[in-house]
Amino acid sequence: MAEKPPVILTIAGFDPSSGAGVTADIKTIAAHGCYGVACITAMTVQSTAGVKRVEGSDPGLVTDTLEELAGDVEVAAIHIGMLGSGKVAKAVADFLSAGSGARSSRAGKGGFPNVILGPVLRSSSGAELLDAAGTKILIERLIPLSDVVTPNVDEATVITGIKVRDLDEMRAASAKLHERGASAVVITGGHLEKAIDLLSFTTKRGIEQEIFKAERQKSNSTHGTGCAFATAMACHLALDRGLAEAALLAKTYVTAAIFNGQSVGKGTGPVNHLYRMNQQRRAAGSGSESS
Ligand code: PXL
Repeated sequence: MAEKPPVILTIAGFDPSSGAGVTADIKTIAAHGCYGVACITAMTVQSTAGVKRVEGSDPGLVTDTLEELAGDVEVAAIHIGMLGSGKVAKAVADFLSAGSGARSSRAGKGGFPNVILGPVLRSSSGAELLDAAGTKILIERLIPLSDVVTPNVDEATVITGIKVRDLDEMRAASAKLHERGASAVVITGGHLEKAIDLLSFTTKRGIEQEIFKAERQKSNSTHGTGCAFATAMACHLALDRGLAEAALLAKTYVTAAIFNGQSVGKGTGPVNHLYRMNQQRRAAGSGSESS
């Protein structure tokens, strides 16, 4: 019998350097033993040197792609990354909110299980990846439709209006995100002095929080960390892991992907999404006759 891996849908932009966006997400999904399908929200012209141009997809194309995929495969989790424009953000929000309940027995708020929103607003080089209309839709419609929202400290600052520089400010920003309808939040603090992530989630008993700490790494292979984290969380939730375990495993994956970064291009290199393949190759090689 053919294997039936969990299908993860990534709704994100195209980064031709494959550090971020859909091609990077497909690598992350494959690294977690899941099957990736994708809807491209925007094309970007970029390299490791930065983003030169952004062109949003036709929103009708986005709707048709999402409907086509949803009619065909059982989606176990959705990662939402760069959306590009207000029109595309609206198409995604309309898709998620239509047909509540009918799409899966494990369906979450909007009819799909495990919707992970990485609220991409700007590239690390400073290019705008979502316009003002899109940011408004992200805040008002997509955050309440998602199961987990995973902003970095800069994105959390823009969304909440609270300047996020330390753990206390992370706690304040996550409270604001809960007020805005997020049931679970992971604020990733990889850019802070100590790489702290805060998981905050609502339970029947109220809000619970967990902190994950790692040493900050000095590395030039950091392009795509946000996409890799959110997509890895989607995979772990699709594989039925709990929220805290999923957040911890996703952080561990990103830390290792940075540590094993490959030198590609003249600018900020990509994380190594598939570092486990090299480890497997080395392990297989060490037991071979030639070694
Ligand atoms: O890292 C944010 C990001 C997400 N998605 C796409 C991108 C970028 C950053 O450049 O290009 C497609």
